[in-house]
Amino acid sequence: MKENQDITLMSGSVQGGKVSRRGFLKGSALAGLSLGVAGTGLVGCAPKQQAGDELADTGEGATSAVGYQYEAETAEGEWHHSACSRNCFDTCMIMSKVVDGRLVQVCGDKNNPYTAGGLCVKTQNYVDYVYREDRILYPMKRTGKKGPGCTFERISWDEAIQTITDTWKQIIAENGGEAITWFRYQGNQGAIHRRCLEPLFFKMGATYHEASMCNNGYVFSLPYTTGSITVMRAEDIANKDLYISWSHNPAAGSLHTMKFIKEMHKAGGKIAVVNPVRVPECEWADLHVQLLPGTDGAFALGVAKYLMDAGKIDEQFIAEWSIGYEDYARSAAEWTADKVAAECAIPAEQVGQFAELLWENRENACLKTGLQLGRRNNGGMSHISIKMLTGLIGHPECYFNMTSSGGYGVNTAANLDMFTETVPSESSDASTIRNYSSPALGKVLTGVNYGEGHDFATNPIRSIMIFGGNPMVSNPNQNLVREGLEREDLFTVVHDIFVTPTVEYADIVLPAPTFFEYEEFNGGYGHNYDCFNEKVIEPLGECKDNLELCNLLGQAMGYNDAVFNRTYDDMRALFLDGKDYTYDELVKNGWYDVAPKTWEAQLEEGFGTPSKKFQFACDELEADHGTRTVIYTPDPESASQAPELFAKYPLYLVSPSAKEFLNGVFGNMEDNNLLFGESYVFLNEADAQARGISDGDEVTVFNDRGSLSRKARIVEGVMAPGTACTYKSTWSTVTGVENVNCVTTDSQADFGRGVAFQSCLVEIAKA
Ligand SMILES: Nc1nc2c(c(=O)[nH]1)N[C@H]1C(S)=C(S)[C@@H](COP(=O)(O)OP(=O)(O)OC[C@H]3O[C@@H](n4cnc5c(=O)[nH]c(N)nc54)[C@H](O)[C@@H]3O)O[C@H]1N2
Ligand SMILES: Nc1nc2c(c(=O)[nH]1)N[C@H]1C(S)=C(S)[C@@H](COP(=O)(O)OP(=O)(O)OC[C@H]3O[C@@H](n4cnc5c(=O)[nH]c(N)nc54)[C@H](O)[C@@H]3O)O[C@H]1N2
Ligand code: SF4
Ligand SMILES: [Mo]
Repeated sequence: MKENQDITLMSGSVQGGKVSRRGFLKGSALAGLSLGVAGTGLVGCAPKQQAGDELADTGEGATSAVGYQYEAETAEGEWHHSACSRNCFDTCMIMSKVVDGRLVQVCGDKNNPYTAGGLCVKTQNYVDYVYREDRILYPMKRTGKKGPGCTFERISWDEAIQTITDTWKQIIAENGGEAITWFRYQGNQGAIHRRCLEPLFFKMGATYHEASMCNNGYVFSLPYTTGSITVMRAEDIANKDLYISWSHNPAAGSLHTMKFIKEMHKAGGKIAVVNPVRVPECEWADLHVQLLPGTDGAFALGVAKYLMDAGKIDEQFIAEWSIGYEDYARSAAEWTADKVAAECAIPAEQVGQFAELLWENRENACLKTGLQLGRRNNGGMSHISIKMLTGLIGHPECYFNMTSSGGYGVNTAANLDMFTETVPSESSDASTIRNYSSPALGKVLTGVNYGEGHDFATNPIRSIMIFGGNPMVSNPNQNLVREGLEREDLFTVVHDIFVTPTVEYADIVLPAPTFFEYEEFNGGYGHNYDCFNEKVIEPLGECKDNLELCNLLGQAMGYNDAVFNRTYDDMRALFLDGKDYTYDELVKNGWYDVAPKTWEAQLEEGFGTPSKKFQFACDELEADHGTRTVIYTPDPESASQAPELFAKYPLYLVSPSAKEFLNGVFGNMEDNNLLFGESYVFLNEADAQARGISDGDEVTVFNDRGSLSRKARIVEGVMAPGTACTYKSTWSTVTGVENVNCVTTDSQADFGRGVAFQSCLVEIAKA
């Protein structure tokens, strides 16, 4: 690829902003400590190292969260406001320094209470990320085979657009728009660029892609239970008496929250963690419920029964503010502590311990659930079972998932409604046209007929455009996705910043800019700020952003609609419509604090459910999911539901976030890979012993869907017996070993057509 790129862009002050050797060594020494304790930060020093002191001490031009030191600390240059557009809870407010049109330094905005001057370990090389030699700078077309070993040659934008639109026009004439589809995921969380290309495909009548891999288990369970509860902000955690972390690991996924958790811990607050993995927060925890993956629903019902039996429930709230309590109580009745203990593989007394902590601290608690919980076959129901507890104690306001959430940010910048005139919202019924949700990508591309409305055999997909997505890293059942992308008769267009493992399958590659190269508005799902991202440098090479690309393609298709002629002025006006601040105010400050509702105001409106009440049970749940209230159904991929499968593959594998990568982003960065270290699979001591596996052994993780080469990592107490963990995100093209999604299932989760990544039985053997 290198010969196609403008070498002059890579010379000169490219070193500016790269971490110095000294700085990097300091960083890796700290990371080494973490690896030494538990490997890539699963336990041990992560809170100390990342969350507290270092973050608090960082500031402009200072050392970063892991002790990096920038070489380009220079008094020259101007500072501008940027916002990290990654799909990350934290959406950091960034200060970017530019000298003579070049980005030379980035650091966290110290004026913002959430970012507080510190970025994360992943982004310490943001300047390098922008100017890396492997940036795609020009449109390219494929010259060899698809996949590893692919070759491309540079073409002009004119040729690229002409080739793409000629092919699409021909396909539409021959097979209709449905023979074309798109795959957009969340690589860019910005309000403008996240979805702005989608109107093009809607206009073409293309097969509709419903993006469902992330938070559907949570979002689609809301309407049955509470609607979104939007009163908590991350900063509030510092003043809580109890913080519950349920299926969440902020030390990796929402780093900036760690300082508030640490603050509350120092002030004597209690912490409870519910997670099959001993995550860093456990160091501070009073209780760690290390249950079997997928058994959360049983544990929550057990806690409910304990509280009901002890009379530790808020009868007034239940009477005035809820419906369906009797159904709920009947469902919980069978979940004795002993039964819970057997299902979850935990000590029975933990049910009561957890329940007592919750009841004692109910006036001032935070129950934070992560999103991983929902990415399994019983995941939506697990979310519901946990939410029910907050109604039982009369404090639904303690429930916290994403800030101001009703999907992505009701009152934050990630405003999906900007495109609803031309694209139906993701939650709407797009069934008038052929559609698929993310997990089905492999089936769609390989021409499977998987049910009514999903016949991809009769009228196969002939072209796909992928943008803001990296399915060869992030999608489940990757071997099937690969089989589809390998099809010689599939015309694939990929728009991305780097040659990801997905780009290797493209017929036409289009160069995308980084967020430093265009204007954007962002809103975090971990904080309550609307953020401004200034265009601080010109796009590198011939990169074109999603908005520009939409206009180019739309016009070349011959469409005259206004949506294919949008300017940044149009986007600003759309975005600012209904906001409490002006553009100038946002630009000047870089962010705007969108205060969440108070609990009183929320109650005045009632709950966002059909009854306006907290719904312990409801008809809608029965109509859609066959039960009026929450029930616990074991995961279909589990010992009790699939005994034959379990006999072959008796380990429950989870694949959560790594702190060094953000989904597939940074998978190509040397320093991130160095900090990440080897691709490990974490095992329980007893499971390892039973298989003759020692720490550091080369092992194979496998099931019927595929296999992974890993190094075994065995650290006492990190994994519960019968469970294993390996991280998402890695690029097989960089690590040389398979990405975890070679073994994950593409079966649909129970709510919102999501993905059951975490419903994954495997066996592990010495290689
Ligand atoms: N096993 C397992 N798999 C998982 C998960 C898991 O927990 N376990 N998590 C799932 C979750 S929660 C998610 S959200 C998905 C994420 O899946 P993806 O959204 O596919 O992941 P990303 O790597 O964040 O982004 C994809 C690509 O978008 C590109 N990109 C960034 N900005 C732009 C832009 O402006 N324009 C264009 N055209 N491209 C851009 C990036 O360079 C990147 O290559 O992965 C899922 N996959
Ligand atoms: N560093 C980093 N940060 C990220 C991301 C990343 O890739 N890297 N991804 C971002 C994205 S797209 C998203 S959606 C969010 C995801 O946010 P989360 O879903 O909160 O993140 P994870 O860390 O993947 O998973 C949280 C925890 O769930 C646990 N877990 C897995 N299965 C179960 C279960 O059955 N029960 C219980 N109780 N726990 C379980 C895992 O052990 C893990 O510690 O994070 C975002 N932040
Ligand atoms: S990846 Fe997340 S934590 Fe890191 S700088 Fe971006 S928003 Fe902040
Ligand atoms: Mo996600």
